[in-house]
Amino acid sequence: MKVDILTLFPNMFSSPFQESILGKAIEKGLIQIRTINIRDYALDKHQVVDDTPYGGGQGMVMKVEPIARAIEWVKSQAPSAWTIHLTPQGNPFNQKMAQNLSNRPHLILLCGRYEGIDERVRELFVDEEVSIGDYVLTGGELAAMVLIDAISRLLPGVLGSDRSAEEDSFFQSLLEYPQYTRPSSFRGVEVPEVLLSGNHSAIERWRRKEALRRTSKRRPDLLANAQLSSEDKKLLEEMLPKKSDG
Ligand code: 4HQ
Repeated sequence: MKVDILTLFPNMFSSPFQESILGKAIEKGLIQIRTINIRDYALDKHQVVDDTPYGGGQGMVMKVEPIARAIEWVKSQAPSAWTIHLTPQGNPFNQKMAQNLSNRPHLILLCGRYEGIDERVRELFVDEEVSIGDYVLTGGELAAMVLIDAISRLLPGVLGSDRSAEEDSFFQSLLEYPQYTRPSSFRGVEVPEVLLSGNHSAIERWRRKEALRRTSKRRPDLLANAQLSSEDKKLLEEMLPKKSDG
């Protein structure tokens, strides 16, 4: 997958993509990420990219021409690239969107600053607007990184092959079950005995139950959309609320 990031702050993207899983994926050529400095596409001598809003008001608005030229430059190489603008006005980002976007060969991520971009950019060039949540960032850059991270791990070969897609889908739209590693006892808090038992079907059952417990307690909205088996419903009924799940 190719990703072109349009931003006024390309340096923000240097270290996050060099580390760990994403760094490896880039090394392997599974993802190709480029940053494009919108300022390089300004036409005037001082490379102005913002201006005061028509109608008055606070702050500055990103000008249409530099962004238009930058997008058109990418599109001249990749006409089918899908252009996403990161904004709190967009569709809330979720795993389903990450899955859909992971099937696209080429994304353009447009990161705004200041009070945002001239509306005509959206009208003329943006295919989709995406929000990473109901809070206000100083710019779209961190939101773009969130999208890239969530999408990249879904690309074939990015995660280890030991990771089971089947298991992922079994637990889809549920919160994760609790994880433990050594030591088995820490400051008097014990790892649940079943996890040390070697009884794989009992372990599987326990994990499913804990995932269901957490989800019903913390995110009942997710449970409403989950596909629950009759076994799941039984597990939900037999469970008493646990204090530690608070
Ligand atoms: N911003 N999800 C301001 C966001 C945001 C979000 C993006 C703030 C762009 C100009 N982006 N600008 N939340 O808060 O995506």
